[in-house]
Amino acid sequence: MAEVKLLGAWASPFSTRVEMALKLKGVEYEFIEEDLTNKSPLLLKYNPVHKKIPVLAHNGKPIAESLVILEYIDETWEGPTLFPKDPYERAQARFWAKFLDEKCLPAMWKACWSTGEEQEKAKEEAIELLGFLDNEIKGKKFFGGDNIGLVDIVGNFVGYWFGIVAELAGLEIVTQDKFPNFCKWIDEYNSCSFVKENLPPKDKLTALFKARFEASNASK
Ligand SMILES: N[C@@H](CCC(=O)N[C@@H](CS)C(=O)NCC(=O)O)C(=O)O
Repeated sequence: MAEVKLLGAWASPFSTRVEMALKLKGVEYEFIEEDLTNKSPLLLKYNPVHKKIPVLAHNGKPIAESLVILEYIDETWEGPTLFPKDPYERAQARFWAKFLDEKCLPAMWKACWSTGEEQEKAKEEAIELLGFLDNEIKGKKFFGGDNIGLVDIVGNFVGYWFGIVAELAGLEIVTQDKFPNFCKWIDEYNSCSFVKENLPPKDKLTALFKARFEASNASK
């Protein structure tokens, strides 16, 4: 039987998206929780370039970078597909996944953790980016259509983590009046039983990030 190991961290949206893909496909795997303050020799061996989780090891062969891992999972195992079949739709899914990682995530993270002018600029950028997402999801249940697909899973951060961290930061950015379609997707996605079962518990994430905010404020 194939040996599948996932080096990850429970609170990481990147790690969670890989776990969701494996579960969606019904792949059995061993989860190895990494201490990111003291990275294991195995992580450094498997991902010497970025030294980051998640890393998927399939029969001892490592694959790093969550978007690359998701594509590998989709191509390797049978079951519900993450990527659309049609080449144009596939390209669109890749586009939005890249947009979420390269544009939304940095701006939203910065909006939560910065202050003053830097924060104002990041908030403005986040609002502009959310407008694109709101438009893209309009009239659809999920980004993938009727079923959860790549973009929904990659959207974990904006749909779940960002809400928790933004609340702790005292920000109100994703509002019903500004982004009604995106808010509808958040409700739809987060209330799916499969999603609920696989996202880290809200109270645990809240406690973790609250402690990080307190530590960051204390060091200012
Ligand atoms: N682009 C990477 C990002 C992964 C990432 O940022 N992982 C974080 C945890 S959430 C990490 O391992 N950080 C350790 C470090 O930066 O040293 C992916 O999609 O897999």
